[in-house]
This record gives sequence, structure tokens and C-alpha cells, in this order.
Amino acid sequence: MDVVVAGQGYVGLPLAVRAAEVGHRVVGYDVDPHRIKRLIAGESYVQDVTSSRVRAVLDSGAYAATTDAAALAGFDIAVITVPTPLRDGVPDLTYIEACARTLGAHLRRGATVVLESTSYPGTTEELLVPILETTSGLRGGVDFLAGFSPERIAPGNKRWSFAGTPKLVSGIDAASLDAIKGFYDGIFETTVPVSGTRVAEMAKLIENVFRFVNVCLVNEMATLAAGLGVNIWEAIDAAATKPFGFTRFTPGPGVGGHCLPVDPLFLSWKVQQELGVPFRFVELANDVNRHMPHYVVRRLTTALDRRHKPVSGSRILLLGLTYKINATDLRESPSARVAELLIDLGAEVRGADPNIPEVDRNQLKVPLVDASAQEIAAADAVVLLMDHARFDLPTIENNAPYVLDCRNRLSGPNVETL
Ligand code: SAJ
Repeated sequence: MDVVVAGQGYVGLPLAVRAAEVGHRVVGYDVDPHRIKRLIAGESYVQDVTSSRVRAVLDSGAYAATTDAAALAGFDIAVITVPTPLRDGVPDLTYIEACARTLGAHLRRGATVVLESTSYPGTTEELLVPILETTSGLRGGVDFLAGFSPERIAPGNKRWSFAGTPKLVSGIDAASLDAIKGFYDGIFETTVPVSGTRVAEMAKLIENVFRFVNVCLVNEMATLAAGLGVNIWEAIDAAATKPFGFTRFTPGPGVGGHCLPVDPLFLSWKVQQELGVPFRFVELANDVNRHMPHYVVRRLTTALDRRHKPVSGSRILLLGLTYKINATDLRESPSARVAELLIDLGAEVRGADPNIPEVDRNQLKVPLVDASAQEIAAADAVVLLMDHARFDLPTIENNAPYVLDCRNRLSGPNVETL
């Protein structure tokens, strides 16, 4: 089929390349000319898609990358994989709206449009379909098909491959579900049909609310355990020996990324709008999450005080600035807030992270240095925020005068864990 994947980021590019590999004619559409230029040059910027795979589908003619909306004409199925960020705590659906208008202008009878971007229940049928109808003059369910199928991309996850991860599928009606299931059956090993788009939209949010609330729970427990003089890390490992009814999460400096700290707030916003009541678990988790960087700084301040070193004027080295271990993404990373708080206290803050792409280094609030023995030894304190595999842990243990280890990876007389 003629397939359009609108949005060629960490969700859209894997889908577009996979669809091309299984035999579809795929147009990878994005409004970012820099991205498209790199794709046309056969370069992947997505962690789990190799450049050789991009080059192979480009060379076979199965895949083309473009910013030109005219190239979308005549698609059989279009998949929307654009960002859904929050703007001051409010869902920003402008990317979906713009994409829907673009696709609507090229929508023809019999075609299908699928939304993959995470959003609150009702987005597909209350926002996407009406825009498609208005811009095309066609009617959803009559002239064109539509549905929702949440993305389940887990960057760097070695256990679950893209195609091996079960894929939820839904439609605005039975014909839409059939068409959408048929498309994804050719790409994923397992598809899971559900009765409607709102169920699929809610299922996705349940997945990430579950994870967000539970990580924030262990983070709050870490702050309490420290006060009680209990090693939270050992206690969690002990709890994890329970073979049923328990899922292991580990504390950290805060929950970052473009999924967990964002998706749940889509649901809490919708609940407040529609029902006029708070989604208390999400609001509490969000409050805990907002305070974790403050807690990290408080622990560091206390440790420096004990060493008669005021934070102000101290040289502090933050190790691991991206949002999770071995990730390259800085979005919503707690390191930014930790750095801000320390700078406000007058500290001289530096950061080390070998995973940050050159193109993203201008976003940093601190100078980037190597995690060398010299840098580590020259700091008054080191904070291990993300235990990237590329860090040499013995170098940190042997050279840091003091380390606040937020990941329980270090040991030694100069090490404290969160
Ligand atoms: N985190 C902890 N402790 C944990 C787990 C996570 O502090 O026990 C922190 C991470 O450091 C990071 C944040 O939470 O700052 C998010 O981590 P994540 O492992 O959830 O990674 P993400 O944001 O890439 O989440 C994605 C999600 N995938 C989708 O939304 C499709 C999530 O649902 C997946 O469970 C997760 O990948 C995964 O398992 O890899």
C-alpha cells in the first residue's frame, strides 16, 4: 500500500522503515528540513534504527523522506506520529491539528488515518476526525477510515524489539478497525484489537501513569528511608524477591523523558476539564517528581556543610545529564533542574555526559567536560545522576572527594547513596 508516516522522530522513523521493509511504498513526512536532509542522506538519528536500514529502503525506492506535503497525495493509509508535549501543564495538540489539516487536504475516499501520538481519551474522535472531515469534505466512517494505535517504543530496550512488542489497534468503527488491524498485522508479530479508540487512548495512559506513579512512589520512599536510616536500595531488592504481586522500580533524581512525566498529565488535565475533579495520584506523583531535584540538592548541601564547604563557590560535577541511563535525550531530564538549583546557590557547576549529541549541547545550562580523573578530583563534590555504561565507575570512586550516588552504583568511604 501507499503509506504516509507523518512525523519522522523516535516513533515515526522505526514505523516508516519497517513498513518499507515489509513491502509498502512509504513516504516519511516531517516539517523539519534538517531531519529530512539527514534521512535523504541515509543517516538515522533514532537510537534503534541503523543508517544502513534507512539507506537500504531509500535505495530500494520503498521509502522516501520529504517535507513536501504534495508527496502525500493518494495515500492508502497515513499514520500520525507527531509530538504531543505539554505547554505550562496544558496538552499541546497543535502538531496533531496541523498534521490533520495537511493530511485532510490529500485525503481521498477509502483511505485510512491512524493516530499514534499519545493523548487523552477522545482525541481521535473529538479532534482528529472532525479536522479531517472539515479539510477534506469527506465523512469519517463513511468516506474514510480512522483509528488510534498507541506507540510502545522503548528506546534501547533489548528485550522487546519494535516488531515483537504487541500493538494495540482500534477504529472509529468496525471497518476502520479491520483496515488498521490488517495494516499492523503486516508489521507487528501481535496486534491486540480493542472495542474503540477511547479504550486504546486510555490503555496507553494507564501504561504510563502506572509507571510514573510507581517510580515517584519509590522516589518518595527513598527520601523517607534515608531519614529513617534504612537502605532503600537493599529493601527494594529484598522486596523484589517476591515472585508475584510486585514490580521493581528504582529511585533516582527524578522522572524525565518525553513520556512518563508528560503523558499522565494529559489524563489529569482531561479529568479536570471534563469532571472538574483532580486526578489525585497523578498530581501527587507530579509533586513528588518536581521535588526530587530539590531533595538531591538538599542532600548535597548537607554533605558539603559537613565538610565545611558551603555550596556557594563549590565546584560541583554532575555525571549523566540525559533523562535516563544510556539515553541520548535531554527532554525533561531532572539534571537541568538540579543544575539550576545549584547555580542559584552560587555553585560552579559542570556536567559530563558522553551520550549527548553535538547538536543538543547548546541546550545545556552548564559547561560540558569529560568525566576524567582530573575533572572528578578537582570537584568539591560529584553527583552521579545517570549511571551511563560509558562512565568508568572506579575512576569516580577513586578520585571524587565526595559522591552523591543517585543510582546505587558506587561504593567507598566518600560515597553516599540517594
Ligand atoms: N526511572 C526511574 N526508575 C525506574 C524506572 C524509570 O527513575 O525504575 C526514570 C528514568 O531514569 C527516566 C524516567 O523514569 O528518567 C522514564 O524512564 P523509562 O524507563 O520509563 O523510559 P522512557 O521514558 O523511555 O519510557 C518508555 C515508555 N515507553 C512508551 O511510552 C512507549 C515506557 O512506557 C516504557 O515502559 C519504557 O520506555 C521502557 O520500559 O523502556
